[in-house]
Amino acid sequence: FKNPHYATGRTTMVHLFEWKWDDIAAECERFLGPRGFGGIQISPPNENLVIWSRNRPWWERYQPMSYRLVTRSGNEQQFANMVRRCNNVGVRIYVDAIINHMTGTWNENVGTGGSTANFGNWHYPAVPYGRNDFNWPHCVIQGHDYACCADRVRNCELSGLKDLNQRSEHVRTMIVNYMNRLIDMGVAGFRIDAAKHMWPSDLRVIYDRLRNLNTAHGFPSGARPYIYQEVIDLGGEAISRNEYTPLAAVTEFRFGMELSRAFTRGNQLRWLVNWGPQWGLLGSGDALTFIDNHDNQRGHGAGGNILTHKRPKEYKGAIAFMLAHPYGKPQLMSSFSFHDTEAGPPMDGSGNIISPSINSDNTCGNGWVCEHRWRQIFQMVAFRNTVGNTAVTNWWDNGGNQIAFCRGTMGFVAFNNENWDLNQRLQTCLPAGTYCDVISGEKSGNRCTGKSVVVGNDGRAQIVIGSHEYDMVLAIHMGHQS
Ligand code: QV4
Ligand code: CA
Repeated sequence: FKNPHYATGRTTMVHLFEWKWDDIAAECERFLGPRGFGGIQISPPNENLVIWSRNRPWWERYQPMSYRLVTRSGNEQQFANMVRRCNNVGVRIYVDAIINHMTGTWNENVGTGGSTANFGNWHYPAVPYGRNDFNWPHCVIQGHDYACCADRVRNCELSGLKDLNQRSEHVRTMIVNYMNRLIDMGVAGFRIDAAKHMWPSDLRVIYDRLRNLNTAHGFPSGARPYIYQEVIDLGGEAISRNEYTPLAAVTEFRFGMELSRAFTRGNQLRWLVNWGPQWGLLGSGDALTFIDNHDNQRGHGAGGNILTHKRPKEYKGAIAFMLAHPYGKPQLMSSFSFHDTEAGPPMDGSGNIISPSINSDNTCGNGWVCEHRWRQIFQMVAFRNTVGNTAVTNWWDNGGNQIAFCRGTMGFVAFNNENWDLNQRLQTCLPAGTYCDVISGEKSGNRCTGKSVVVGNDGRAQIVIGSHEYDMVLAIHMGHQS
């Protein structure tokens, strides 16, 4: 369950938060496929409670009403069409699976597919689930439970969301049927929402009953779905991420926390010389890595001082480090802009999501940030694809916040997070020639629109990153020789 089954030469996925299926299909064909993205995490595709009393917040999608594939993102036919079109251009789909709970109690009780529930009776007829399918006695997780009481974290409600009992055979069957239906439609794996709130022994039963990936969608025979479990473990928790790594991969929240600290000068970049397990991170093969996610970019979940698109220079620095360094399986966040942390995606008066528009410079409009379309970000995806699994070599630092390293003989990257310029002759490990920096520009014909870097016969080049430049990174690789 730890292999994403990306198409050959691809390495990175992007979370297209709250995108519609038709828009994702188009994005696969016009951008993600050609640019070498490996996959997409999509918002939950199953029916959710419609919450007009909060003006359709983004989090209504984490309130399952049934496993019917009808949401603001689209219906079942649109979903199937998206998966097929994305797989056709080598981009995999990973589903955010909410299997810990059903909706909480609200005055409204109609779902995005028209299903209803009787909350007082724990009755969800569209699945169907009834009283016996939930954990008893009814209780709600309190803040201090996280530090002391694993059983309460798993058997009580996460903020009032009705807590399913995954030991129930009926519950297991409904969940497995839902996930297998998606596998048959061609998805490559799952994010397991709120995995910490379920018993590993129950999850193991569920995972073991999943079918192999669908060979008609280009997966090798016998391929198991990629599974990454959402377990927030920043230390001091009754439940450890290590309880879940024997099952499948885990979201490594310490990764974004530490890199956010380093790129905001809470820690010197030079310490990243031994980035990885020596920092207390999971084993590389166990870790789904990211800077921000849809929760902590708006203060939900673990919260904290996580870098987001709102601090672009530092954010792009942290993302570039994530993509340049071999540790983990990286996931990019692609957001809609927001001020109100509860606000849903751009929508019209009827609650329909408004599609992103594409500007002439390839960035997005209509309220969508589309970090994945920022040149400094998508070109580092290409960098990661190019350098493959080469090692970090020739680490250099200035004893502070200027660092540089090679990836084998395939790529070189440098960072300047000081208040003064970086201007050094450094070993790039690349063959002699002229390379286009993929951060300040790109290769256009056989010239560079940004900086050119001239590598001599000894592999060295003069590397310049001014402290007042737009970006703090310079990156060159074998794919971008001019
Ligand atoms: C309210 C009260 C409760 C009360 C309840 C009674 O706050 O005290 O018991 O009503 O009915 C929303 C509201 C929340 C409301 C709840 C129940 O914000 O106020 O409870 O609904 O109706 C997202 C949001 C939550 C949201 C939830 C469901 O973040 O705010 O709750 O969706 O709509 C922990 C977990 C981790 C989790 C993280 C947020 O370990 O697993 O918190 N992360 C995942 C998702 C996240 C999602 C959920 C889990 C739940 O990434 O987006 O929560 O599926 O760290
Ligand atoms: Ca639970």
